[in-house]
Amino acid sequence: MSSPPPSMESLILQLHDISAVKFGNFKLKSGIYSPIYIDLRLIVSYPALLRQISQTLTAAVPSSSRYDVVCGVPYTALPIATCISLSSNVPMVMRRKEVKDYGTAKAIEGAFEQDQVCLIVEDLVTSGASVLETTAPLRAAGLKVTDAVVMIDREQGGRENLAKNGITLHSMVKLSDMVRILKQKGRVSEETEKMVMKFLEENQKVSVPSAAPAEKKVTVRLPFGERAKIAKNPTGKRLFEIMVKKESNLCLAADVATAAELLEIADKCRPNPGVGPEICLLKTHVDILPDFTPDFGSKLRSIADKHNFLIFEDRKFADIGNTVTMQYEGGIFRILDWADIVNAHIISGPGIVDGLKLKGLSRGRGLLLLAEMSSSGNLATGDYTAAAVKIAEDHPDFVIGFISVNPASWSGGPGNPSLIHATPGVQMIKGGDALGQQYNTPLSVISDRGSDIIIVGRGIIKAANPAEVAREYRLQGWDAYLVNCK
Ligand code: 5BU
Repeated sequence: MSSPPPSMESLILQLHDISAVKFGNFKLKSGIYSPIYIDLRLIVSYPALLRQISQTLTAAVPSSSRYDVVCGVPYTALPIATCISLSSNVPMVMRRKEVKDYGTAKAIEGAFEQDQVCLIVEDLVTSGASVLETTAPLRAAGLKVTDAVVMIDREQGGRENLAKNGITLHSMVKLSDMVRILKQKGRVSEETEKMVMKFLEENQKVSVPSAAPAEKKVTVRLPFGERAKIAKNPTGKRLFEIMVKKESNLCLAADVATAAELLEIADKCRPNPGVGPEICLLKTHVDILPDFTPDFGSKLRSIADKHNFLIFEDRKFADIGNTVTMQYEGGIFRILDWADIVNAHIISGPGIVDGLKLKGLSRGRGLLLLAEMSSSGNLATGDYTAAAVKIAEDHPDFVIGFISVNPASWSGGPGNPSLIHATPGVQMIKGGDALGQQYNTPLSVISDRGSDIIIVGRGIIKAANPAEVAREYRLQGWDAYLVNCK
């Protein structure tokens, strides 16, 4: 190690003086135990130190890395980002950690323009998960994120994880260098130094963790490719295959104002591309389209074939078997003709599946049962959910899976791997709308809650560039799938 600049040495000693660096046995957010713990929240009480840190961080970003705004990862890095903003006269934006009413509140606070470059400021990087969590809504809002600056790099895979996501990490100091300095200055024993070095060596790769509590066990799930082989229904099988081929577990809820707009967003939103290439599934509510014409289905089908996605009409059938056969096949919409997948409540009992199957099975169509819903106070819980699982098991040829919200919490977990779970209520940040919708993040839905497909509506369709944001959701959903899939 080359000898560090004196200011760095003094910074590290000051951090040790204020007990921002502690030695012992500590459980980290990722669940692993560490002989060193760093708590940088304390620095707000030491303005001179905070100023020094901010200046050192600003200098750690090479001048070739240009940025227009800075954003601190909440909460510890917020004061650091503020100091950087003040001293370098670069505006700051803030990411909200939680939004109560996502319909009106913004995920990113502050003034900025599309395509401006945002530098992320963070206190400590382990796996890089927190930086990625902040990057996602920034990118979704139209900012570009290419660099992150961090006080301390724990050297546990964060740099590599961020690089995979197009972010270069600049660090003020690496944890190993920091410990060496503390040893040289007589602040820690040789034994402690060795213990920390051994720990760092043994834990060089902490994968991006799920947002689950540290003690939660991540269940390894069968890859989609394997599940395609055991799926009994041809549409269920195809869906798994498409997911693997496109590396996408993203379903677009295309709740746009008109049929024309729907076809456009699926194929091409001139001058931008459409979301077709990013999705495995496109979900419609055909009865909200004022300009529906009988050729809507065939037009959507040809876009679906072009971009290789399936069509899911979110019809939520709920009547007796005999009635749903007519609702499925007939009327103005003739859903059976163009939708690969439909869904049904089980409130009316298993006869609804028999009715839909009567029409859909010979056409190779698939059915999702509503086992849970995303809206607050809904009644699809407990025994109701269990009844949906039982009905699905009784119809493996036609039922391809469930609309679910937290299948990991079901007794027996997400269950039969030939059945798929699709979850609505997904946005980049947790929150909800004013009418009861509740949102979870792609990582939480797929990795913690055990679902397979994220269903995203307003998070994509209200974006300035839906295809770009859809891409971001696809990458997040797919990364979350890879966390649990070995
Ligand atoms: P959003 O804009 O991402 O909130 O849209 C969610 C979509 O999923 C919307 O089309 C709903 O009708 C649909 N949905 C849902 O939000 N919650 C549910 O439990 C079910 C469907 Br089932």
